[in-house]
Amino acid sequence: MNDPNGLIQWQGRYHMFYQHNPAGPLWGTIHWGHAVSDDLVHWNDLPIALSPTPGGPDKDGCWSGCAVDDDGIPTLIYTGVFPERPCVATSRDNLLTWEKYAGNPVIAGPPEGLDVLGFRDHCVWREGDTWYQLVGSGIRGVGGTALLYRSRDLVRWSYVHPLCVGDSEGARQMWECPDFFPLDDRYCLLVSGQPEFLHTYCFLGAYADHTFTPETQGLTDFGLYFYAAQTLLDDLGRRIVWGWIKEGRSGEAQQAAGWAGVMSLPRLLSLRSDGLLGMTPAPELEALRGRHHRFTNVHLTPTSSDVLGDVKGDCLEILIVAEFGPGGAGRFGLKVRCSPDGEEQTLIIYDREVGCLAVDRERSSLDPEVSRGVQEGPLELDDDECLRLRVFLDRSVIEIFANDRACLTDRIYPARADSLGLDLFSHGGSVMLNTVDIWEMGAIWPSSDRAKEER
Ligand code: DQQ
Repeated sequence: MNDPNGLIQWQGRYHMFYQHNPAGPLWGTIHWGHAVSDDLVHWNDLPIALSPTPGGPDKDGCWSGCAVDDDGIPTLIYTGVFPERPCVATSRDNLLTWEKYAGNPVIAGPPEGLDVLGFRDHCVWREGDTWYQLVGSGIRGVGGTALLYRSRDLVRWSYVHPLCVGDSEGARQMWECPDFFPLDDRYCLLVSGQPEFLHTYCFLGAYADHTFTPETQGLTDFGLYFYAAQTLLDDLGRRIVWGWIKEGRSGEAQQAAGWAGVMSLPRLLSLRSDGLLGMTPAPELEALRGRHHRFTNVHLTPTSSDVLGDVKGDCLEILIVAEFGPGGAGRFGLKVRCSPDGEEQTLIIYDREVGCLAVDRERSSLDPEVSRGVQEGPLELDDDECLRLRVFLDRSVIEIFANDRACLTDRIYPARADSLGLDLFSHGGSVMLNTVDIWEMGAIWPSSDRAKEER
């Protein structure tokens, strides 16, 4: 699987569609997979929602898009390939099966006179009685863009103009997967950059006269694995984002595993008072908390060892609240997936001197083929601010949330079965760990499916 698509809450249930190749764990013959959840945490698989139609505008694949509620009619807007063209499908049976619009594609091609790089991926919303659509694109030699269209009926569209245009930086010549929505008193535009293919970028700014003026821009996640993110607005008014967490292992390893690609945890977005994008894991995830281990008031020094005893695992939620006094540690961190002899280990680091959050995968795996390296991003703490480090470890996936504003998603592939250990460290001084909470995490699958998956 790859991108999340068509995220929508329908009759109270959360529906997630996603890019999917039923033929194997590699990208190709793209269909829309479908899963449903009542609580954002436990998911059930549903039958494939969209398949390419031989001879149709989506004969080579049903690429990314969105879902809207057209006065009670669930409607998907997706990209048929090749060439890349917007297509529409509707459902009469509560999103289970989909009928493609006979007049597909609904836009004949990119606007005339514009030399574009790509014309795919869709974000659709309503203003009064008019629908608006963004199509991800790029203007050759200028920069990534999201092209704005409008329509009264979702099938006849007229071009307005680019919602905004990025810079010509090589990494983001084309914007994939645009998502645009209000966030508090600003608007937020999420896009994923091509040919870079590494990050989902976030622009926050003002929207007036159908033009978006970004005021800030940044990464949604400092890792290299949170891509093609898409959001939904739920009936509690929460803006929830998921990203596709890509692989960091070879195509052969993915084939051998029999699967590839995973969806991130649901994250709630907010606009913080400092103007930054806030991101926190959905509170519903607490339903997965199982056996609990708690340590309080741990004075961690550079010579402390074995602070967490024999607590270990590869499906854990870890929450640490740490205080750095004056002259305290310059670097503090958590080691996960450690082999008993330390041959394999992954470091999650808060570097107080530099003001950054990092993951060091240099020793994550004995397998020379998997990706390694250090990923990092800025995290400055106020003088009296504690570090609140929340880490979700789910076998090869690490999702880190620090102080509700810095996220880092990573993939690790320890080769040793005994790489399950945890440890804490401080360098250049001590840290007071007010609390360290560790929960063993439950599965998101209903038990029968889980059993099947494990077979
Ligand atoms: N994935 C889809 C495209 C999109 C890309 C194809 C982003 O629609 O641009 O699977 O990962």
